[in-house]
Amino acid sequence: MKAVEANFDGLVGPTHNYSGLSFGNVASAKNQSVPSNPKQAAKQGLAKMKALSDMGMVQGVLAPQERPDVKTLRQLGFTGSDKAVIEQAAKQAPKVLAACCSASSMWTANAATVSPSADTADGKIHFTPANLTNKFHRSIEHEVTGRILKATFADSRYFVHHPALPAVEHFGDEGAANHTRFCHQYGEQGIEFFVYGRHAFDSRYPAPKKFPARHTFEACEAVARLHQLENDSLVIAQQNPDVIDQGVFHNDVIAVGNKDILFCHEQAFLNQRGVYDELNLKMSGEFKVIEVPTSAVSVEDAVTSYLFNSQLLALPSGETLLVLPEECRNNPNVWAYVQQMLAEKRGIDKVQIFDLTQSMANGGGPACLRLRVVLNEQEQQAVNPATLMSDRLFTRLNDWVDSHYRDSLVESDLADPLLLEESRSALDELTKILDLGNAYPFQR
Ligand code: SUG
Repeated sequence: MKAVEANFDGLVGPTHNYSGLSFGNVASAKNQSVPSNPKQAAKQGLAKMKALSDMGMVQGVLAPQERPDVKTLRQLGFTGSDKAVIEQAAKQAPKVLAACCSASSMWTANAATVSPSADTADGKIHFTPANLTNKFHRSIEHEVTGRILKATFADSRYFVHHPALPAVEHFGDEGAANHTRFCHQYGEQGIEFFVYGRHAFDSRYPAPKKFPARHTFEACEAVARLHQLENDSLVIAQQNPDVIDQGVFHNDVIAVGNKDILFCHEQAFLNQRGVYDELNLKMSGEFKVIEVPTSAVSVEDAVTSYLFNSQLLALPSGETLLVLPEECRNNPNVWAYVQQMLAEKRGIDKVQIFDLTQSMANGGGPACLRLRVVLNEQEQQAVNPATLMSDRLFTRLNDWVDSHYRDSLVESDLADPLLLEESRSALDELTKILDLGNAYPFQR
């Protein structure tokens, strides 16, 4: 059956800020306390979505979370009115308040793992929201994420929604940031490639020493079971622990794949040759690896430029496009490599650069901002149409951002009770624009 790959990008929420919450994510640590610009962040994201939609790609929007997360703050013992809850948290535990204000759900590559219907035994698309247990500010996303996904992909004839895995480190799951699907045609059975950082139940395997491995082998296996994937169309590989220790906190910081191409750094995986061999064998037919050597692009270059946090897209014309952040053009090694790769015609036909500086400063590039969902024609018809990008939705969301978002936010602003009011009124309007029903705790 004919199918396309749709991208669902996270809309940046009104509380976008830099709080240094992600140990192991170099950009997050570096930009802690730098003032953010939520309005610009949201508009940069919308501009990318619109550009992809204008290229003829199916592009959707996933709503942000309710932040500040008063419900979680109450769970942590803060009481009284919503305003009092925030005031107490700001006074007694400002870092906890910052965590409960993060707009981190914008990186929808971490929203869930998605398996297309061509790969699953019951022929339905399976979604498992990622529990994101390694970081507190992210571990509080999955419930509302699940609700937003259900409101976007509602028809149970086509879509199956699982709850997140048990919320403990043994089953740490970071979603599609560590999941890639290879195939020859989107509508045909593909190979699902899961990448993890460590084994939770077996200490014989290597693990990073400095920074955390957020995703476990056991989580990969559990999601593959839930999604009813066959062993011969499944590859589970370990990330190279040394690169995690250099700031590669997700596999999508060092590798990206699409259709029959894997574009990755030579240090991405443990037993890299073995990984290529297994993928090659299971893909049966054409499978190309574009491997970038350390001599051309160091791991540090990869981490600061986000060369691999690119979107590798099959355009309707048949050409392959690599969507890169501006930071790649600013890094001489990376840019020289990109030029050489294009000249050598290694499988990627062109590149397009986007200004995503607001997201990049928290360690989120083009690929972090999107969740891929392969949809056949019937499934596409069943998607909530209000979430699909169009000229009208683009204008509407830009106007919505203009009327609700601030253009500067620093940590002390998170205690401002007006921010809570502004965010809630913005999100209340958004649920109507995107036809999501009452997705947020404050609406229930
Ligand atoms: O989980 N940053 C996110 C970035 C996620 C990027 N996603 C992918 N690679 N797919 C994270 O580390 C920083 C928040 C702060 O520090 O304010 C943050 O959560």
